[in-house]
Amino acid sequence: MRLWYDRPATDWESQSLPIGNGAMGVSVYGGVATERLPFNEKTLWTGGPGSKEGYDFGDWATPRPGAIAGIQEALDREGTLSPGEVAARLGQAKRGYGAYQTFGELRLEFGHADASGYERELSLDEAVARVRYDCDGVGHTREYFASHPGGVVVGRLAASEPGGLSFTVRHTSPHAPEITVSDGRLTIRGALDDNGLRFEAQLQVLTTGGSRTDHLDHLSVTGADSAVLILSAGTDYAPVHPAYRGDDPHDRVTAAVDAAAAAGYQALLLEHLADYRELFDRVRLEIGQQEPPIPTDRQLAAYTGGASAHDRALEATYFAYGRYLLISSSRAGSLPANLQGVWNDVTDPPWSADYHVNINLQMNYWPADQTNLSETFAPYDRFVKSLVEPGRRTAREMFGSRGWVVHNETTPFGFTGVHDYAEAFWFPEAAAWLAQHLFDHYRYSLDVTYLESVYPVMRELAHFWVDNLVEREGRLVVSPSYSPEHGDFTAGAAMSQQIVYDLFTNVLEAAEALGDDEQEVRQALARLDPGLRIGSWGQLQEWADDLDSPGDEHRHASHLFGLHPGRQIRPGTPFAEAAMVSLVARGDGGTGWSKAWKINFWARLRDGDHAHTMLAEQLRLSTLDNLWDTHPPFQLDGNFGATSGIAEMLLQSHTGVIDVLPALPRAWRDGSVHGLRARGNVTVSLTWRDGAATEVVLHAGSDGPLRVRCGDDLTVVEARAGSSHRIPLG
Ligand code: FUC
Repeated sequence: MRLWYDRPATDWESQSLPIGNGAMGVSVYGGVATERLPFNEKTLWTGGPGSKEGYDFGDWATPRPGAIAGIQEALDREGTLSPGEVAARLGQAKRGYGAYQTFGELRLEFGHADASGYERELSLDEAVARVRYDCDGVGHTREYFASHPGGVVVGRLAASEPGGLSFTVRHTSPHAPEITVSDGRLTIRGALDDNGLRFEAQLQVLTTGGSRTDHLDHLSVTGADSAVLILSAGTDYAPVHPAYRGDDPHDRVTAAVDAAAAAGYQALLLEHLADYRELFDRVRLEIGQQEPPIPTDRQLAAYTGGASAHDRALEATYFAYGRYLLISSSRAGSLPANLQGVWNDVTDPPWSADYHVNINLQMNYWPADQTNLSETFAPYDRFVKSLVEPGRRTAREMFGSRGWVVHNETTPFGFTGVHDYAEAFWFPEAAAWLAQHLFDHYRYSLDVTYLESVYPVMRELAHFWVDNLVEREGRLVVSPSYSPEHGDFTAGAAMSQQIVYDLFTNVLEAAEALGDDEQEVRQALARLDPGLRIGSWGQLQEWADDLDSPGDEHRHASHLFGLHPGRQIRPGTPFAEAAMVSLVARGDGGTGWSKAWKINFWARLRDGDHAHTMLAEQLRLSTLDNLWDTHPPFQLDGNFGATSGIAEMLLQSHTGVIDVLPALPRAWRDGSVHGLRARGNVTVSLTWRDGAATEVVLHAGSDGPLRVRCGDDLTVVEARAGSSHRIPLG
């Protein structure tokens, strides 16, 4: 399983090949004369405390008593308000928001020209990137991987002839670091101009044969047989409110590079492979794919979305790649995957490469539990919990209420308030949506200790909403309410209501599991407008009033939250029918992540062919040559959303029933999937022929009854922890 190409990358965004260990990422160009290796460390951010612009967490600089009540009254009078009007009264210009930064790049000059037999690849089985070519009768190879256990990125360069390897290596950066060189180690040290965040990277070059020379600001290697590069990087960021600063990174970076240099290349590689494969190998998807003998970019160009074995190969690779990208950009000990995972080559990436929380960060984590990568969830869990403290202040100061809140987007510095971009500044429901995943993580594992750690976070959010819902026509509604990035402000837009419904429902389930009682949440849920209305053309209404236009193809389909990722709208109900009408009207277009969401929607509607159509649209129109999703521009959420969508086509469990092959497309007639996870602490393996399951095996992690639906049959299995259960098929 690999991506491969017969030319070096010339464009970072569409062609470089990403490797990463969660905290660090490198995008490999694989050039012949010059190798470019832009790299990242996920905490290198401008903005936040210490920013030259000043920093206020997005909280109102001065109190605005009655501002929200004023908007509520205006909405009661007028029904709708334009985003501009609301932003003028509730928004505030961004200060010190900052952006994710490139760490610069390593440039290796080989001076090679006229290469033949060129190939570069990214092995998904090994998480190793490779480059090979011949030049002047010498074979050259490069191999790179990012080790999570080692906390380093490692490269090995070799020539087929003794003494055939010569190159120079230097670091370039927009951050004007101080560079020192000694004993084959390049040390790159500095502080960001904007906020003084200290950063350091170290590159150790080790050679076999030949000579290595330290220069003032770079290193050179002459006539070596091979060389090993070891890179580590860090900053003095710490995820701790309110200062967000910790220790200087020097000792950590030095220790990581020293330890890796002492371990040596083979040991590092074996350690990396063991770590990576333990995660990646848990899931195998067979849909009758056959790899075509052409590079990945040509395979993508030739992809039609038909049912050929070559098209299926791209689909299977894309699924595996989503898992690869999550493992590479989200491991314990660092921040979660941002809009670009961990990869960024500039100082001003689109949307700051931040944490948008009106769908994007959540989408990144859809496949985490589903595709058996629950470890990758740890950074998300820590990040969401880190928003509670700044979010409490925002709740208190802006809303005068209990609980905590975060709006449309946030940063590693706890930005929980607002800005003033009218179409995207107001979304206090984001926190409840983030918390949905915390509860869902429990539903997968049934780990009560984990639930105990998230329950207070969820309960506080529920209290925020108990305090902030307003009664209109006998029902509790959110006001002001804004369906993300779409239409006017109203009271009680469908998504607002559905998210609060989801939160309250989850809090009550969690309370029950922990033997707690949340009377005020129960009472509020009983009075809550659930956000489900069927409108004049049979659509699910996006707003409480019937304002939807059948010609509207907006990329967000927020009113279908209850269908996915929520579980409020069940197939076979009138609301599911209405959701389908809305979805058909929205069309099969959209940005990358929007198409990915639609794969999930169609899967939840149990229409496998339409889900497959959306996957095909995403591959044909929203995928770059390196198989990164493009909004455009490049945005990684679509990769994760599509990976989740494929899993949803094969297995669902959100309703509490393990639903086998709920949305299998005709294009995947025969196949198998091994290792998907279902809620209830179960690992599932499935085989199907002619579109029907032929084998279903559940590996139970806990004792208790499991309900399994396969076609029209519902089976109840009394599962025993540690046992495998084969489901009888009719
Ligand atoms: C949301 C989307 C945009 C974009 C941005 C990063 O605001 O509506 O399309 O994906 O996030």
